[in-house]
Amino acid sequence: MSKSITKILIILCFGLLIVACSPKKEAVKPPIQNPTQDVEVHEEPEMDDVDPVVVFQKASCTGCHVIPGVPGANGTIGPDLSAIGDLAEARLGSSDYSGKADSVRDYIREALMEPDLFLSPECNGAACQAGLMSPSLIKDLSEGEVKAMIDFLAELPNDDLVVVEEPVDVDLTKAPPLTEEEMAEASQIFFDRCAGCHGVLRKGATGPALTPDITLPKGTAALASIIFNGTPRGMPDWGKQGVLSEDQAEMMAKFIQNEPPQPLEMSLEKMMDSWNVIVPVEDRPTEPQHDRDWQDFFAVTLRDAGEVALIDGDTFEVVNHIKTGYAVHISRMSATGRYIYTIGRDGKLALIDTWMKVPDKIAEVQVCYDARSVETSKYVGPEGDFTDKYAIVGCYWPPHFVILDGLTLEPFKVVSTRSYTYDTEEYHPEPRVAAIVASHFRPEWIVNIKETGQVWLVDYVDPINPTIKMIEAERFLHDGGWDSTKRYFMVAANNANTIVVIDALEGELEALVESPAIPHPGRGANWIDPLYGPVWTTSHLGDGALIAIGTDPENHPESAWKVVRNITLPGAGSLFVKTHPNSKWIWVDFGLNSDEKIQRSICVIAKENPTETYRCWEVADYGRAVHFEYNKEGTQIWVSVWGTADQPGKVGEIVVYDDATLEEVARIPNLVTPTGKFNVFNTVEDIY
Ligand code: DHE
Repeated sequence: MSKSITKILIILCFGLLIVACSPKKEAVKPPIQNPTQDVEVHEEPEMDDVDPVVVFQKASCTGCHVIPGVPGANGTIGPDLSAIGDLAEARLGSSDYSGKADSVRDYIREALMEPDLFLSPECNGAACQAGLMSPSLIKDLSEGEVKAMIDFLAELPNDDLVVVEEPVDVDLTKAPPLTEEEMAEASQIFFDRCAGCHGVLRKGATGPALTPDITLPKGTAALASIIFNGTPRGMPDWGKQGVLSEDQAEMMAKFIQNEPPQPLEMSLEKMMDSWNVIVPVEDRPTEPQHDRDWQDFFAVTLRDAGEVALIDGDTFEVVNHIKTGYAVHISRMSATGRYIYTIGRDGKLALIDTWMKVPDKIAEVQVCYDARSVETSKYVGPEGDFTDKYAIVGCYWPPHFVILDGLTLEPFKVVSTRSYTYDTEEYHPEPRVAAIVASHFRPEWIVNIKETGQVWLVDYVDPINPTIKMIEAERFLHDGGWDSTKRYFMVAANNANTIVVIDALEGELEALVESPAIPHPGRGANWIDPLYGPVWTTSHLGDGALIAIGTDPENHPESAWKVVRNITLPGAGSLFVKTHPNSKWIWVDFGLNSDEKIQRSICVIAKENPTETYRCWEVADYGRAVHFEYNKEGTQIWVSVWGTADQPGKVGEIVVYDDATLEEVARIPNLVTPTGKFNVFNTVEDIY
């Protein structure tokens, strides 16, 4: 299998090699015939017999590169090779070129055989990574086949060749076989690690679609390499992280070239089987049974422990470790803040009572197999008082949302989100529920349907017969939060590089704002810009940029729903931003950056000079720095160090900073893979 992975790598690096050789040079270097890598090139077919298109497919080049004229070659991991002939010539003459070639053909050959000698600065907006492409990808090719590839590429651009964007016709019977055991193992790994981005049915969302018409032409080697090594555009490096072995990466590559197995549905009856009220409502305390400030509790996700750590924001003591579900994702609070609702990726919802002597879980239920969001009813007004009355869980699989009793978690209403895409009106079998927020103006939840690009306003006055307004927005809706007035909900449509603005007061789409690549706000951050007034901020997964969007159409109409700031960050891969109305800073992490030092760093930007980062630093010497939360007073900010569950001493911790001075105040050690942190007061009040 290492063989296959290595193969992939080669392809990836096509783009990476740009040999610089001035065409005027006299001393002609011989073509690279004895590469340093152990690459064996077979002398076989006559050149005339070789079809370069077949060779590109054989070597899995299609998985990572755009190559006009080659069906299936629309990969975006490596450099776009559409104009590689011209590009090679230009780079050969540039002082940045670090390879040894001095002709276009040598440059391309070098790219195949010693891909890391020169790394292209352009891999779809990011620098190409060393080590992604392996010379062994061409290991099984004959010299004639290699030459055919080189000749083909050297002639690019070629106006007669077009990039084949459409999926190609493939013979599904040619999908690489898996044993029954491998199929079972691969299905589980896919569900645990991959479905979040690619979808259970692999129709694509945050990550690309992985149906056999797309994956088969890419080849097992290229796919296995991507799975093992990750990509600069956000695909995790499962192999390098030690999560998957090389053999497992190859197994997963084969798995995604086969048709996806049909996952199970879940009925209300099945949900009821899992429903468990641990402390009935009548047995619960009527006032807090401890002296702690429960409004300053933090519910901290301990991702790989399947737990929430409830931590006292005043003393930093862990009040309780509460078993919840697999890979807990987020926690949200009831309107009073007394109850915490924690949702795991396995669709298990836990209800925690902060008033108990030792706060603990008081009810639980599983309402789906895969979930990410939970919210509660918060409206108080002429249409009723819905404080602490209902909860809603948004599911990835099955694609539905479920309404539950807020005090007992009894599920009573299931609404499917299977529907039609907002723009092309095509049926989608798996439109997943992304972020959900509770409106402060109406008895409504704002439910974001990822794949169909619709924002649903779900009225919960009569939750058995809910009315739903379906707003056409953009794809694929993911995460978001309120502006400072809580009238406008700002949500990232990450595939369209767009921020969708919903007016919760009027119940309509307010604006679509173009953003840099793959916005990922968490809930975003609100602050007052010295020039543009109230703004909301997001960072990005695909771009080292933090943008601010004007959010005050009344008093700052000229900047409303426009990107008024675009601040350069040290890198892409940012997951979360945060600020507080009392703070001078905007905080930003880089948890998914591919550079180890950057991924454990954070930066602050001064609100009084929002043109550049004020300071950046590494939070720990291991792990990834991820997600921020303030204490109730807004004087301290907590950052998670997301470590590795099975590495003693490096499992993870939380670092607490003084927000005024940026000095470290404390470390809360030995927390297993902490990620999200949710302060009771700030979550109830939507302070961010
Ligand atoms: Fe999240 C929020 C989905 C990966 C940590 N995450 C959300 C929300 C969604 C979502 C839809 C918004 C919920 C809401 O507001 O109602 N997350 C997904 C995915 O589909 C994805 C990309 C892949 C997956 O398989 O889960 C994903 N998320 C991650 C992570 O890898 C993180 C860093 C760690 C983890 O838990 O696996 C992570 N997501 C978080 C956090 C929030 C979140 C901490 C809440 C942010 C907030 O401040 O509200």
